[in-house]
Amino acid sequence: MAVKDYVRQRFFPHLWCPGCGHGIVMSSMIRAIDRLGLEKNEIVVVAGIGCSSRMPGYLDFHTMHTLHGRALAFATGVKMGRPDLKVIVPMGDGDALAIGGNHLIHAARRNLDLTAIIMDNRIYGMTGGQFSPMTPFGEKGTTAPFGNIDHAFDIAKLVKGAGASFVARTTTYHVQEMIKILAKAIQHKGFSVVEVMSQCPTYYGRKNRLGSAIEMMSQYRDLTAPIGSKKSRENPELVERGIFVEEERPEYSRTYLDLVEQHRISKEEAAPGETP
Ligand SMILES: Cc1ncc(C[n+]2csc(CCOP(=O)(O)OP(=O)(O)O)c2C)c(N)n1
Ligand code: SF4
Repeated sequence: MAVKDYVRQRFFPHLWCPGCGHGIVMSSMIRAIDRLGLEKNEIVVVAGIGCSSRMPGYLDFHTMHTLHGRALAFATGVKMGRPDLKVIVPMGDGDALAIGGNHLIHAARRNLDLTAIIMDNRIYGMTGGQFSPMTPFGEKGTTAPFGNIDHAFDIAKLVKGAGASFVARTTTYHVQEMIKILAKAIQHKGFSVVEVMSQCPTYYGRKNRLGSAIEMMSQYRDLTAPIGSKKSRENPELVERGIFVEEERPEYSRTYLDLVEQHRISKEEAAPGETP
């Protein structure tokens, strides 16, 4: 199918600024789903609030637009109720790591089969460019006019430490790589996290004088390198891209269903008043 067959054209034009990276992430997600041959009815997209979290409005799957920072909690409910469905959670770095940080680490620890796509634009886009847990030290936001004095998380290390069984990073410049990684993440049985470096030219780019959207994407090309590559070994300052973790671990909804099955009592075994 064509990309347009997966979107709700009645809600266009979308709210993203010209040059925003989030649309590139949405089309890459669609291409990954199309490549996997999944039916629209098999997919649930659950998001919180933010420019990135606006995605479910535009996607023609089962969708939920919920509360800022709480997308993973809603997604957990969906997956536990319908473990047969693929649940994808698009998030901003603020949504995932500030207000939603607690949900993120616990979802990783449980290894519930969800795919979290964290669009890291290093800022709160929707509310006007406040600094986020991904704004690097010294960089500017509207609430850090003289430079941020907090240090940023390393998303991949954080979720790996918390137990995520699939962890990857890519950028909006590397679209083919992003499609492949998203397809693998969606297929993975367990909690998968894909960080996508996604430009916000309107706030982060402008505040930090990074130039146009194209210039910001060129920086993703120049300042990143594949994991373990020669380029990366020669320059440890570069941000690594690729799959950091891909391992099999018991998946939470499966373990839960097995437990229920093991402890199910028959009609004959049930005590008076007990529901079998
Ligand atoms: C409980 C609550 N707190 C704060 C807000 C305001 N708010 C909406 S989106 C947002 C941050 C958006 O940033 P991010 O998640 O990084 O996504 P982006 O817009 O950059 O894609 C905030 C603080 C809210 N909607 N709800
Ligand atoms: S404010 Fe930034 S993140 Fe939001 S739509 Fe505009 S460019 Fe994208």
